[in-house]
Amino acid sequence: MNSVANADVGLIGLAVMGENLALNIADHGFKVAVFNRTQKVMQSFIDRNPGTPGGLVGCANLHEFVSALKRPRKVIILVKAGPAVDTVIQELLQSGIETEDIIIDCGNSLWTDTIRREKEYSGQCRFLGSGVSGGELGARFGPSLMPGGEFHAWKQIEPIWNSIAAKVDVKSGKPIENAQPGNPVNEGVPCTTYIGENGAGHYVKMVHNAIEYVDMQLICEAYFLLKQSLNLKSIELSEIFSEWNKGDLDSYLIQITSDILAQSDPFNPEEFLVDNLLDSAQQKGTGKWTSVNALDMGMPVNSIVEAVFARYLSSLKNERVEASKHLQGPTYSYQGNRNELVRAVREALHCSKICAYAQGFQLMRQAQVEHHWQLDFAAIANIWRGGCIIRARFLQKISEAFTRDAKLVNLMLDPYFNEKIKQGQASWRTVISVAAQSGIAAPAFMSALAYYDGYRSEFLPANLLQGQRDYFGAHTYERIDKPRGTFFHMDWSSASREQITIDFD
Ligand code: 2AM
Repeated sequence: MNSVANADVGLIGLAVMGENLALNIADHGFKVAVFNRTQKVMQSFIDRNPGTPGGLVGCANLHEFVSALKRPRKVIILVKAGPAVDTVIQELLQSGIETEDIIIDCGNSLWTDTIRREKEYSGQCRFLGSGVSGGELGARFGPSLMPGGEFHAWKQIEPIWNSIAAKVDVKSGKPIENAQPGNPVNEGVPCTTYIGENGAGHYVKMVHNAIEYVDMQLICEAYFLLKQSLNLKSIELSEIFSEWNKGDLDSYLIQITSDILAQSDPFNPEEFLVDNLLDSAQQKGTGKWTSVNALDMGMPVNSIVEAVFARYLSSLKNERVEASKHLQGPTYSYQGNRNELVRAVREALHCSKICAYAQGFQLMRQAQVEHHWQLDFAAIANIWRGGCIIRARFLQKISEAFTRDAKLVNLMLDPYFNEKIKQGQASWRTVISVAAQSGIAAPAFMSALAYYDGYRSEFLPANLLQGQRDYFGAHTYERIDKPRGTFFHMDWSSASREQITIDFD
């Protein structure tokens, strides 16, 4: 029983993310009070981790937990997203949490829940929602942290967030990755910044995850295209990804891909593990949430949605096995130069990746209008340079693009990215035609190119579409030779086909 209020921060929920975040905080010299609904989990955590620099205080109940905290109390919640978060907040409010105390939800909560919670608990406590990216290792040694909510509450937790976040080198912008238990990284620029009010932090974290979906899908398509077209072994593919990791594509996801591809199968050491993994993808929902939100806001995030659909399609494994016996593909197989295809796929990956990020940032730009946030896109790209799953050299370039022009409408229009697409697009198109001719599904490559070609088109066939809508539903159309907002309808069924102006005022 601890009766002294000397803990700097409290943490509730000691599953692996919670445990690791608590250890990360304690490694930085903060005293952490911890609580878990199942007591033996808390006790085992305390027993396994004696002598952390800041110290851990195990609490048997929430009253004890609240009493252990210095004022204003700072409580991190890392429980299962959804109703459990509200349950824990309610319990905290009944256990002595006061108006000035700060509750920070670090789980993977839906941003609309965070907006609701901030309103609902206003006056009872100060509520923040912070995205945490980087998985278990990120939480332990430095995640990318995306906090949102009341600015003054953020200022209270900022020193902790700055300490525990991943760090990037001031000059190169590259992650500093040599943290050890008890010996964290302290130098460098922290991968955290105040994102905005209410749900902004969780929103940006959600979009981060959606971009991660596309990044992963694109890498998978690159792998599959090369494997199928060139009949490469896993170890050869591993070497290709390792080589790519030295250039523009340098990123955590490319690096782990190379590592995964080189792994032999523990059950069959002569084989590669990846060749024996079931090709049926699962998901936790952030890609779907992003897609639903994009559909609600009318934003074309083609690659994001396609990456979600690609997972759904993969999960129809039994249907696919059956269909593969009946549905014919082409007989074409690539006969060209190996190195040329490898280079072209790398370009296709790079161009498609630019489109995916362009969509993600375009979506956030729209969301900030709807929610009255003032997102700093250069800062968001900066905090994604380290700690998180999409960390990559590429993000330094995105940050530079938004630093050049904070109001950049679309990332593809930035001179650097525009030039990259210009250089890579012939290869990109070649790769897609190889995929189409060979019958290899490459939905993320293909949809990214369709997005690029659609976005750069002064004219699209929506003129005909508007004609069709007016024909069957009298939905009206605008004309290119009249001011926007002037609507017309053709009386298609009458012999005279008279065009009338519709005034909606
Ligand atoms: P548990 O160990 O008692 O299950 C991830 O599930 C974490 O969230 C675990 O630490 C889990 O506690 C906690 N958790 C899930 N639902 C909870 C609830 N309703 N109240 C408190 N903690 C909860």
